[in-house]
Amino acid sequence: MWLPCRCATKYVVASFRRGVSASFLHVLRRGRSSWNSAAFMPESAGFEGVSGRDALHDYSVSHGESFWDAVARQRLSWIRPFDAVQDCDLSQGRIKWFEGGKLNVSVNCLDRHVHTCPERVALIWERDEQGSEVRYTYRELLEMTCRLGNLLRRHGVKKGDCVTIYMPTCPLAVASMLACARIGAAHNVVFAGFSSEALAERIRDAQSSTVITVNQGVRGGKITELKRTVDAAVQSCPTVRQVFVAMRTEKRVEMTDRDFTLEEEMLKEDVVCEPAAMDSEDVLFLLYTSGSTGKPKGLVHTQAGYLLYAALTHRYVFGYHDGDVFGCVADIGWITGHSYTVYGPLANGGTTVLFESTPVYPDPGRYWDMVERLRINQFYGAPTAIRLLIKYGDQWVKKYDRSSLTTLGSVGEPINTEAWEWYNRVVGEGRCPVVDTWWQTETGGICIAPKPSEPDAEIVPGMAMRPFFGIKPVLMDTEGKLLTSNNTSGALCMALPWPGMARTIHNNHQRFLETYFQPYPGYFFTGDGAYRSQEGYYQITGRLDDVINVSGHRIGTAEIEDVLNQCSAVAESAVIGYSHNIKGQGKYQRVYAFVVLKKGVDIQEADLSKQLNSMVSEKIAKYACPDFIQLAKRLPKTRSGKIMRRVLRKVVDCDLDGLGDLSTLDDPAAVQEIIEGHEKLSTYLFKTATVSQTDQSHAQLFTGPRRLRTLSRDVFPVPVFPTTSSSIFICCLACLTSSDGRPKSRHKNGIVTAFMAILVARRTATPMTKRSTERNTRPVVIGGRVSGSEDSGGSCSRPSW
Ligand code: 6R9
Repeated sequence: MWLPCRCATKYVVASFRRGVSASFLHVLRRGRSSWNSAAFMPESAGFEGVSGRDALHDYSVSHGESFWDAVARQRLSWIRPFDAVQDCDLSQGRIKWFEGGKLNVSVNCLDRHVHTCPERVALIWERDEQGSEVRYTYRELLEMTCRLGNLLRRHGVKKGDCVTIYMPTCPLAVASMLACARIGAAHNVVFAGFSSEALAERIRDAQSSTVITVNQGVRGGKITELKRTVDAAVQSCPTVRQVFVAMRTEKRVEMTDRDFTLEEEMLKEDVVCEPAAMDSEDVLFLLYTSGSTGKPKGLVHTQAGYLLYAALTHRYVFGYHDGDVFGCVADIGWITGHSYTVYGPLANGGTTVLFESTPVYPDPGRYWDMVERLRINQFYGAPTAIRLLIKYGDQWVKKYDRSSLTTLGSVGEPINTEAWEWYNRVVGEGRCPVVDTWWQTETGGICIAPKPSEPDAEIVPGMAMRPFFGIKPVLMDTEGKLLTSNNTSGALCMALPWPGMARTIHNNHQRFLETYFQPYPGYFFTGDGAYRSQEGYYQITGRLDDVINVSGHRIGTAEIEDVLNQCSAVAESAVIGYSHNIKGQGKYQRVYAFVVLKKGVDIQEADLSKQLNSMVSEKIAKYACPDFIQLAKRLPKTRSGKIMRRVLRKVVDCDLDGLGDLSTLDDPAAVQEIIEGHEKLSTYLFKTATVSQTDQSHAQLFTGPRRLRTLSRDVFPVPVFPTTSSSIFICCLACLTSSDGRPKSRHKNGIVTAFMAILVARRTATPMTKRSTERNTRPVVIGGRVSGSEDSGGSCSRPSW
């Protein structure tokens, strides 16, 4: 692997921190006493009437042209300035920013910082082998990028071509991305854990003639034969002419005529590479995200708008200041790695950590050891990892010095209350704001997050809260009408375009239009549901296809999971609704929960079921209690940690042929275990079923193709609570018999039931639910089913709730 001529010393970092950041610290200190928008964002000095963060946000939305014009001129280096800020029409799905402008993204990420501070550390490569980090300065990263750019050019890669990068998170992968940007080629980074078929599909769709990979990957102490995977993939990719292989380990691998050793070839190249002058709207990269059916979508991002948005959000959401060390632990094969490991931090001249390992290698203290060693200031990770680490206990965190931390970020899934509080209290010692950042591959960068905000503005646990500059979220009802009031839930859409949004789906613009722009004409449809609180804050309630309709009540699976996860025995859970028809009652949904227990927990099913039911009925309502609980060792997740609920739904529906695109699945064994557990449950229910209506629904569980033999202790049904409608019926009866409206003693029972029913009915009528923390309310989601994916994106239809 390409190493810097000399490892960057701690001295360089320290001197940089002292010298360069002094003026920023001054601004920061001033900013803390009274918020000064010009100090906060220099451009805002030119925005009339702006005197605070809220006013700045209002301005960015009401005067979008002027806001983005100023910010783009100030923060990007242009070869030729742009003529028009935007030419967008959401009703047509037309998105164009900064047309007429020419720039080079690699120049913006490298050269301009090399001019001012060449020895500043750009990358800290946290290699899988703990304690063996390597630092690369901006000068070194530019040299690497230039050699690579020249190499690609010499091998015939031209402006407009697409290079597939199949590498773990490492400096050469970053340099490969930037080298593509330098010569005007697009890149297509494929997560290095994907199978050869998944890789082949993405290479073919992107029509790449060049692939860059490594001989072997090293992650969590395990070796993966990445070159061998590429060899298998390119068998079915006739477009591939050449494969460059970097040496991550010493192991020699078989090379064919098509293969070149990357480092050897780079040595032949010059360290100066002429940057291509790119149009603002030329393609910067494709990034594939899975769909529940059919092919994965290659979302397309372009040059100027994407870079500007990644840079601006990186600086303001995380409060990034020059000299800080930014630790985003996402893999570069995910959009989070693109925007917040590579482009955002480098465009801001920051120091960014490349994390090659896993949260539990060699032990569950890995993240916090790294925080201490690298003096990380902002740490950005996924709720799934946080939930995993909670299982191992606080001692793994407390062992390390985390005093460098200033901000903690979360991304990828709703962060449940327990995880949020642990992150805040244990990791951040209660002094670091936790920013729950909502965004998608499609949005390019963070759209909703608690920061930036006025210095002492509240942060509500588990809520993304505030739209970023230029972002105008709206909620839609089932008819496609705008919901204008607060304290309401609906489909989350965006009313204004912003520079970071994806421009199309590669080779399928029609799918792009149908998925994101046709469901709500004039708006960008995210596929997610959200709740807007009384105060106007947003809380993401999950994919709209993860909404369950139980006995007429709509509820987000995340809401039930949040409560289940608060049980001390539970490590994590996934809830789905399964539907069936009951004669004369039409379609009907039940709650099915998959539960993973914490390590070493020994609990009887009956006790667990009792605990979970009482928690759900207390914090939400009885109707939301799981009808079935299936214990699982783990949940099927994507490589980026998202629970694949659609796979769970298919298993429960016994539709194993319809599992859809599994290329993003992290560990196929998890699905097999789930199928087996479900078969056991089906068998048990078959044995115990009676002819009652409830059991008719159970009976449907075993109508699928597979049957099982024995009952084990890891699956069990739980008592079904009476429905809300019967309570309401008793309520009406009770009220009728009370002529003066006051309770009569002989109707006491009825009145108590009536009271209960009113509570439940109120719960149904309002989107607020009881929560453990008073401030942290979560809605009942209104929603319906769209066939979207757990990764992102939805279908072309409006949710039919
Ligand atoms: C960045 C990323 C996008 C989908 C998105 C949503 C879910 C992401 C979230 C969140 C709740 C958050 N999601 N962040 N849900 N709270 N803070 O994850 O991109 O892989 O495209 O996934 O992830 O459902 O629509 P991507």
